[in-house]
Amino acid sequence: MVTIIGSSAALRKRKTLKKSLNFTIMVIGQSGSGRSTFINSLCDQLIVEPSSTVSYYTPEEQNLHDRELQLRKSTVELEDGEGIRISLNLIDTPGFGDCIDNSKSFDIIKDYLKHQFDEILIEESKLRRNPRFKDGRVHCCLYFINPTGHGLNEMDVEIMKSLGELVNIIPIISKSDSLTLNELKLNKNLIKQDLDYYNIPIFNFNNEYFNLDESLDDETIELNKYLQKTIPFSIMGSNLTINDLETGELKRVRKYKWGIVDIFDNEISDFLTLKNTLLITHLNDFKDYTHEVLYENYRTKTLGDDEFDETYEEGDVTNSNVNVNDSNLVGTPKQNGNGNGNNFIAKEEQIRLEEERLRAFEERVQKDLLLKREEIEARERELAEIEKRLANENLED
Ligand SMILES: Nc1nc2c(ncn2[C@@H]2O[C@H](COP(=O)(O)OP(=O)(O)OP(=O)(O)O)[C@@H](O)[C@H]2O)c(=O)[nH]1
Ligand SMILES: [Mg+2]
Repeated sequence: MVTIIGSSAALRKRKTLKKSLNFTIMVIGQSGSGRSTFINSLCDQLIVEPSSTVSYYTPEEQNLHDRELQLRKSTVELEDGEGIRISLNLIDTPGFGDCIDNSKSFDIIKDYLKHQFDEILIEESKLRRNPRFKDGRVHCCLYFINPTGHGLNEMDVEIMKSLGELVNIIPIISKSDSLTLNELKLNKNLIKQDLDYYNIPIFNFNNEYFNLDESLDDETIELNKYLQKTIPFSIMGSNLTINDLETGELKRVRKYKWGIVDIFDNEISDFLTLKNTLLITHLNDFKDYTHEVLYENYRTKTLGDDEFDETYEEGDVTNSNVNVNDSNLVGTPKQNGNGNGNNFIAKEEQIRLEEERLRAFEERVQKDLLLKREEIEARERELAEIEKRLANENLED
């Protein structure tokens, strides 16, 4: 009997572990801010070539004004000591902040984030779901602030403000080794003040949403307070690992003329805290908040749920997820009069409107797709013409 329970538990565990957790991080920062080095340090392997060893741009694109933001995605499979596997998607943003007018870069990122939400909207509306559908939503965006000692600049404020409602933003001071301990402390305070002053919607570890979780223990509450205080995380990255002769362990270090520094040393860098937060302690919180709050708000906005809510008087239940049979329901539809029967009609009407909007939305997407496909086909035809002409010219020569 015991064996059966044991083996079924083991089987269940193996089944859960077989499926890896899908987690997506976007790293935004100006050229040379250390994004690639950070990605390599986080995954403890070479994922992206750092710019000190490779150039992303063609000779023509070396001119700053010709550079356009690119979104480069890499995926790496990570496994922790307990066999939990994470399929970690990392989106790097080379070319960000290189132009005088960066509004185009902002739009590219915003469109990408929205597109991932749209994909879910469409998938959710399908009668038959695609079992191979891949959720591409970005769960966390690390925004790299240059260690200037001046707090935030205009671009930092603008981009974080414009992305805050689409993604969980965590501000980071990169290359923190270029500041002394005092400068770092001052810089952290200046950034905190700016974040408050400009009311920038960054991720809040103390958010009430997390307090709804009844299993939240004192230890987690303390950890959340500590993490909130640590914002902005100050980190240094490195592409160099060495063997520690004393412990025999592999260490990721920065090497200076005067010696070496372990980038995971908690005394001088928040890297280890950030890594644990991202990949262990808060991975699910980032995912849940993305789905239940950010995506849900986007969905409501896109489908225009407000219309239905407006039929209720002020101070009434404004959430469309209201249970119409709930005796505590205080909402009274203005047009439909009192009573559950009428609430039910209103609910049905809302569903009908939602379905209509979704259909219109899907049509729009399909039309866009068709246009894009036509564009590609036209380009392909042009290319075939050019190839044919070149081949003929070669024959004539
Ligand atoms: N001092 C210091 N240098 C760093 C740190 N992280 C990266 N670097 C160096 O800064 C340079 C740029 O680093 P990358 O990781 O390539 O920066 P990036 O943001 O990916 O750069 P692009 O892809 O060119 O936009 C490299 O020479 C790195 O070795 C750091 O924490 N401290
Ligand atoms: Mg890079």
